Amino acid sequence: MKKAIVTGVSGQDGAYLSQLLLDKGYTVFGTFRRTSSVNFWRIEELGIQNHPNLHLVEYDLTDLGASISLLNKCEPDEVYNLAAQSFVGVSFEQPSTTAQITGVGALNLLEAIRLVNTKIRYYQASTSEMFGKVQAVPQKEDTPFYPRSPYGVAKLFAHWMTVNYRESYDIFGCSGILFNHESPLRGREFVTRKITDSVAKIKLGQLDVLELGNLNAKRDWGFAKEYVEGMWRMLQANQPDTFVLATNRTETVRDFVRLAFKGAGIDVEFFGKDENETAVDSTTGKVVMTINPKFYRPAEVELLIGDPSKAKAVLGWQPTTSLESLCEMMVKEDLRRNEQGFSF
Ligand code: NDP
Ligand code: GDR
Repeated sequence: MKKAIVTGVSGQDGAYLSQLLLDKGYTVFGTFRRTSSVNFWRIEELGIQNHPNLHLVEYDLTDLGASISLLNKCEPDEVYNLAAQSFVGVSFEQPSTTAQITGVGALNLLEAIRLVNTKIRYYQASTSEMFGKVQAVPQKEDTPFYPRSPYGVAKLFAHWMTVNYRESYDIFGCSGILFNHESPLRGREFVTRKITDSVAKIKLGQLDVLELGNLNAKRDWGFAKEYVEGMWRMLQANQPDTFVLATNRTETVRDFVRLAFKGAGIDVEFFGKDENETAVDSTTGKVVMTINPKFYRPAEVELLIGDPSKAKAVLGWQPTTSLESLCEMMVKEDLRRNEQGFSF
């Protein structure tokens, strides 16, 4: 039976990946950090919180000593490093913390592997945010990087460290450059889930207006459950490598707003421009979305669209859930949760 460490088990991907590994017969050590009130709602939603092969371990990846102890204690075959300060907006407010957690945290794990056991396979959760300012489209493994946020810069450091440890110490380190992936387990600070949760509340009469920032940004959105399968496949491959996971379709935030309202049975029309843009319910004439410039970012990533053909050719991985189905699934779940009076 294989053993895996999944850092960030309380996050969206950590929950889905733990479920996948448990289904495959792994023993999973899911790490979480100590806070005054740890929240395991995602693994509870997936029904795996009491799985006999899931062990929840307290760990903070900014601590090198703790990283070494973790590997000594768990003796894993595979480490999936998903823990991060993962919110781009917050990285502008807390650049140093983001660098420590998202950048140096990954280095701590790589160092621990080098010191404890170089046979441990390592997955680094890299990101399309490393591409940042558009250099070429669609973005693929050899597209030049140009990060546009402290988060993107920290992730680029972790990416290159993974490549460097692969080349210097022969460590099986894979870097998965994943484009945005969403689900009903997505945090509500991210734009898709913020939209589906607010649309559900508007539909149920619990909220009047959804407030957003830049509607023109274009993203390549896929379904998180399919992306964690790609992470696992990378660590089963013959050679460690870097792979893009994406859908190769891009839409604006505005398109996602329209889709989400449609999913709740509300047709909207958009009026105005920039800070004055609004979305209006075509049936009632009520304004249901406005712009609040506080959600604008100091520097924006305008366009992401990924080419996943290498992952398809080498790993046999490809996404299947359409953006329409994904959005509908999220709206439906948020309607259910808000109807029942709770929403995480
Ligand atoms: P989430 O924000 O949902 O989860 C992040 C996890 O990291 C949480 O479990 C969080 O714990 C944990 N964490 C944060 N700081 C620390 C720390 N100092 N020590 C230990 N754990 C910590 O992210 P996702 O699941 O969406 O993403 C998983 C990874 O993939 C992240 O690294 C993200 O940057 C990356 N990524 C995500 C993409 C996406 O579209 N979802 C795309 C590309 C990359 P807590 O619950 O305590 O906050
Ligand atoms: P992103 O995701 O920055 O791509 O990072 P997010 O959902 O936060 O933003 C996507 C785009 O929507 C615009 N936007 C808003 N964003 C938020 N959060 N809130 C708003 O109100 C709002 N209005 C408009 C943003 O400006 C942006 O252009 C995510 C994270 O999961 C990262 O960890 C991951 O690496 C990348 O995806 C790939």
